[in-house]
This record gives sequence, structure tokens and C-alpha cells, in this order.
Amino acid sequence: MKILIISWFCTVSASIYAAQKKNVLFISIDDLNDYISPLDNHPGIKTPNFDRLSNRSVTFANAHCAAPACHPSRVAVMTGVHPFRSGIYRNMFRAHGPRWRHESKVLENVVVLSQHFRDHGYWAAGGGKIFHTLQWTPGDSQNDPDVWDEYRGDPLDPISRDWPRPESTEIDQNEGFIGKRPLSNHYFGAAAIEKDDQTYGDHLVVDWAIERMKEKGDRPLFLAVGLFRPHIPFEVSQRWFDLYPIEKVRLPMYLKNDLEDARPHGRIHWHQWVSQNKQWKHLMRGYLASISYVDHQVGRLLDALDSSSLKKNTIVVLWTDHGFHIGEKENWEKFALWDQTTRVPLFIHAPGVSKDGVKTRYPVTLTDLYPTLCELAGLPVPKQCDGKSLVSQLRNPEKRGKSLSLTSFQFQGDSAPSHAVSDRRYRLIQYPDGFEELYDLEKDSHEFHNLSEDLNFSEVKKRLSLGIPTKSAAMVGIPQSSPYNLIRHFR
Ligand SMILES: [Ca+2]
Ligand SMILES: [Ca+2]
Repeated sequence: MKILIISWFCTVSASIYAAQKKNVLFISIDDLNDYISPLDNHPGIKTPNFDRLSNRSVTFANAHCAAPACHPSRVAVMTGVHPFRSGIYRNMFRAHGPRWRHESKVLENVVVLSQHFRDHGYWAAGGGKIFHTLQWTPGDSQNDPDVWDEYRGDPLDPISRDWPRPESTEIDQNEGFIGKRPLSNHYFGAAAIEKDDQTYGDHLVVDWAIERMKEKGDRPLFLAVGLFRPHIPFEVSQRWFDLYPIEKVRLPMYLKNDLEDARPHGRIHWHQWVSQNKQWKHLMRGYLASISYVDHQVGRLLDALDSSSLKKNTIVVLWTDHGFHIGEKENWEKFALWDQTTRVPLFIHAPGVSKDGVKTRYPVTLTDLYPTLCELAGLPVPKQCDGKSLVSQLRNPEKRGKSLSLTSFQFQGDSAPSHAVSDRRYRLIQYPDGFEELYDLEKDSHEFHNLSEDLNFSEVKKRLSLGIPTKSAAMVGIPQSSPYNLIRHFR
């Protein structure tokens, strides 16, 4: 009898232990901004699956990337090290492997998030764009193949084979255009792909992730899924364009002379080209279509999770690498420090922990993800991490605190980085030449009116400036000696 009880006890405690080990579904999306319905910055958007995810998560409605560009933002999330310490503030191309380990001394031996989970008994699987790569640059990838148990396809060319080449849109798009097209190729455009969704792009990455969720492994799963749309080119199947008839497409709020009290972003020629060629609505339509396309892929992941054995025991986190402009402040894409550029969708569901369905304006920096996932999974937080765990916000999203978000970026031609901080209401941007911008997001969500010269706000400015680092790492350069430099030409 005694033996029986002991063996029963051992079996039960082993299964309790296994049940306590939560899986992680880690979804990363490229260039997706706050237009989605739970963040409500574009009336008429069709994103039912983001609503569905929002209803079963805590929605962080005031989350910001660590840097407003793909490469630095992603390195910061995956290492937990903020750009102000690593010196990686901008995109750096032509890498074939984790060249960031050689770009930044601070990152040389850091433990990547997936690696950390693998080191603690997880099966770490990745697919799609997690570290920086592009659809049209085969073999240009900053991924580190050694930080995963498995990676879908070629980890150093993770997405280019999935997408049709954008040249197919050349003829229509260039007809009658004047001036030099931004990127001087066909990547900055919107057009329907004449193929079934099932045969290309993010659909294939999601197919792979669905298979992974169906498998019953003996280790808990850390599954990273990186979706590439709505990154340019805005090319998806016609069915997604059909959701947005061109006559119903709305442009963002726009104020004439808005930039007079702001620092120039250096990309005004993009907007001039768009306006001269009457492309604004067309490109907005392409971006919206691409968002609905990726919303559909998120829905497929949720369906697969819900029909798998992982359903009740999986942490779900979805984040995007930065915000996006479709002509707001005459800017396109990213590479600035306004709320529109840095605010990112962020949803976290943690079984038994998160108060799901609640939205919070608690300020978050994406470097907070690493320690959050560690705490949720019961893993130690590596010393390298700059962020703070969000677990108490997941339990009690309404709780107020004094925290500030921090986004850093070095503008072209500057010799030092700029920084931006947000609290629940205000946003302060400091440039290295001493110029400042301060916005009241509650009264002026489009950041039209720079309040930095208004003495009524000097206390607010003082409080926010405490979040700006007193010392920032110098921007790193490309290490010519790195074995990860890509020397062969793109095909
Ligand atoms: Ca991006
Ligand atoms: Ca303005």
C-alpha cells in the first residue's frame, strides 16, 4: 500500500510538473502599426483576429519598440539589450548570420531568448522573419542558426523563397510615373498577387507552425513565428484588396505645415513622389489589404492552437517590430521617433496569470518581453536584460506606476542618438542638437502640436527627461572582419 501511494504521488507530481511547464507561442509581425481594430487608429479596418486575440490577452496599448527599424528592434527583443547599451540604432544590411555579435561588443556572448528557453529544457523552433531579413535580399539575414533546435527552411535565407518577386507589377506601376521611385525599384508599391494564398508567403510559415503545434513533443515548446506582411511591397491576393474599395479608402489625419514645429525626418521626397504620382490612396489600400492578410494568418495560428493539446497551457505573445507611417507627418515607413513610428501592437496571454480582455496604457518597451517571458516560464532572467518584467501588469493591468518607455534611434547624418520616452499621456523626444518635441497624446493623438516651448509643461518635460539615458553607446559600424559579412551578390 505504502509503495503504491508513493508511486502514485510520484506520477502525480511528475505530471503536475509537466503541466506547469508552459509552452510559448511567440508571434512577431513586420511593420504592422496601430491601425488594427484593438488599437483603433484606422476606422473601417478589418482585423477580426486581432480583436479575438485582444479579447483573450492583455492589450498593451502604449507599447514601443526599442528602435524604429527592423534590425535594431529585433536584436533588442531577442537579446533583451536596449540600443542605448548595444549601439545598434539603425538597419545594417548584407549580413549572413549573427553579425550583430561582432557589430556590438556588448552582444558578443549574449544569450538569445530562444537559446535561453532551449537551455532550460524547451524545444526552441523558429520560422519566418524573427531577426532581420527581407523578401528581396536572399541570404541577407541576421539570424543566428545556433540559437534554435530547429528553424524552418534555411535559417540564413528564411523568407525570400516564399514570396514571388515583385517585378510582376513593374509595367502597371510605372506607367506615367514621374520622378525617381523610392528605393528605385518595385518594392515600394501595392499590387495584387495572382496566386492562391496557400501557395506563397506567410501562409507557408503558418502552415509549418501549425504542424509544430500538432506534434506531441516530450519537451515544452518555444515556437517563434515571424510574419513578413504588411512590410512592403504591399502585395497580397486580390481578395484582401476587395475588402477595401478604393473609393472608400481613407487617408490619415493630416495637418498642413505640421512639420514646422518638428524636426525634419529626411524622407520627405518619398511623400512628394507619392503625392505627385497620386499614389497615396492606392498605397494606403495596399497597406490595409496587407494588414487584413496578416490578420487572417494570425487567425489560422489561433485556430491551430485552440484545436491542439497546447490550448490551455500556452503563453501567447504577439508583437511587431515598430510602427508605420502612411503619409502621417509626410513620412512613409518608419525611421523617426513619433508615437506613430514607435507604437507597436503588443498582446500577452499567460494562462492563469493575465487578466484577459483588458487594455492598458502602461508604458512598455519591447525589451521588457525577455524578462516577462522568463518570469512567466519560471526561468532566471539573464544579467544582460535591460527591461522589466510585465507580470504584475498582466495580473493587474489597471495598476498605475511611474514607468516610462524608451525608444532610441540615430538619424542619418547625426553623430549621436536621439531618444523618445512616453508615460501614459505625454511623449518627449530629445535630439542631439538640443531640439525637443513634447506631445500630449490625450488631447493631440496625432502629435500635431509641439508643446516643448510651453512653460506650462516644464514639469512634465522634466519628469519625462528622467527616462532618457545620461550616457548612450556610440553607434556601431559594420565589422569588415566578421565572417558573417555577405560578400556574394544578390540574385
Ligand atoms: Ca520592420
Ligand atoms: Ca506640428
